[in-house]
Amino acid sequence: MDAVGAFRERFGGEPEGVWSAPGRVNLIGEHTDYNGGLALPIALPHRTYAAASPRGDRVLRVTSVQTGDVVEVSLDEVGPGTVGGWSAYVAGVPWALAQAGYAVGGLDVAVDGRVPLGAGLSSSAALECAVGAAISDLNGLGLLESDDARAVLVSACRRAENDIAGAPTGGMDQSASLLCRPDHALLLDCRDGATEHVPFGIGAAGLVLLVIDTKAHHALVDGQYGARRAACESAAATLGVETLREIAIGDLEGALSRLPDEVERRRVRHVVTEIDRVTATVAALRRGEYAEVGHLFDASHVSLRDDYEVSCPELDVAVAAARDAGALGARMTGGGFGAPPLRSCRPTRWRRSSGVWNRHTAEGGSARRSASRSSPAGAPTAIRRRRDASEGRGGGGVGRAARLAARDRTPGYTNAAYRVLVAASAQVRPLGSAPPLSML
Ligand code: GAF
Repeated sequence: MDAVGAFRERFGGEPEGVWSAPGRVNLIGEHTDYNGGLALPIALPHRTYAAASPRGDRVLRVTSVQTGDVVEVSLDEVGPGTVGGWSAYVAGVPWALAQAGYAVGGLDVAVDGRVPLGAGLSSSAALECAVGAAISDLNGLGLLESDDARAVLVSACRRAENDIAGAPTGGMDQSASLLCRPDHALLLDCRDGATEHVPFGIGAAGLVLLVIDTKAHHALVDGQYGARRAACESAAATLGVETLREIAIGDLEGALSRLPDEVERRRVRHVVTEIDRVTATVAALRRGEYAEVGHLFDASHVSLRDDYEVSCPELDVAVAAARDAGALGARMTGGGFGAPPLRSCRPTRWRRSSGVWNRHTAEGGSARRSASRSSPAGAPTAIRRRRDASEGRGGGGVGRAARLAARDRTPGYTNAAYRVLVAASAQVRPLGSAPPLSML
């Protein structure tokens, strides 16, 4: 079943349209966003779809393909602490838009989350942004029409996550979901919201970027994420700066010497060096020096593991295995506490035989690729209107064939104990639209 099927089954009738938004992989710049720092995410081909219709009242009804339940709430009753579970990420969006002064009416929405849940790939932001895109169009808010308008939606989706879902996250994920462009990483300056699209064409250098899902579940609402954030804010207060972004790399040692708390010293060291690594990674990407990018990935992982303490044994093992297998570099990506690692390496196919993953050098994915490329921009017959959050920036227009390809691939997420997939490569274009993953 997909989002449209769930809509028909649970609400009856046809949705007014289907909107979608992608998950993301952060190349580097982890736990920097809430410190006013830099991050460098790319959009994933994996998306969350929202089939929705407006209602004539103030009721929000939400269902999902994955859970099967229907949650009904009055928009007038949504507020911090009033909605629990996954539907808080949905209900928070109209609430946040209303808080920002937009007139938002009730709606029925059925979601189909194709971004792996709890895997550090921003399934929650993809959900918020897909719903936000639907609400914007259904209410004529125009929040997808320009990057400035999208910034408003980014901020509403972040508020939904912070205030209604209770995850004190920093906004990188929503920015990635709504602002990333195909074949580019998004250099995001979280101090002033400035963005720059950095060409990310590693395929031309014969490289692929793999995302390995360790299946070690992570959550951002269990207090650990908030504790890291609080430590950074405390250190910033001690140092007399608004955010840790104000600490230049050259001033790091001096700043550390003024911090009495050993844990805070390590947290600050991670944040300041990680921001510097983002700048260095962008420069290395621009020069095509991918071995250097790999070294920066490695350094980022060590910093996240030892100074920020957000890695876990599964991640460390996967990162070490990737390096042993010839990766140029490897690191955990996302919030941590069990999120998947990221590695950059020569293109390789992996197959499982006798319970062991083996590398093969055969080419793969061409059939899926052509299916994606030939996929029509039009909608399935049941859908009258269809819109992707990346529409208008060269990455939109996920067609039916692409959507079916995504569905075909989904069982891979549940069967393998250890999954390797190609997140981005020369063969995978455009990023952020069709789902071109070679799921092996
Ligand atoms: C999670 C959060 F949602 C982001 O805001 C960011 O802090 C990230 O962890 C770590 O870089 O994805």
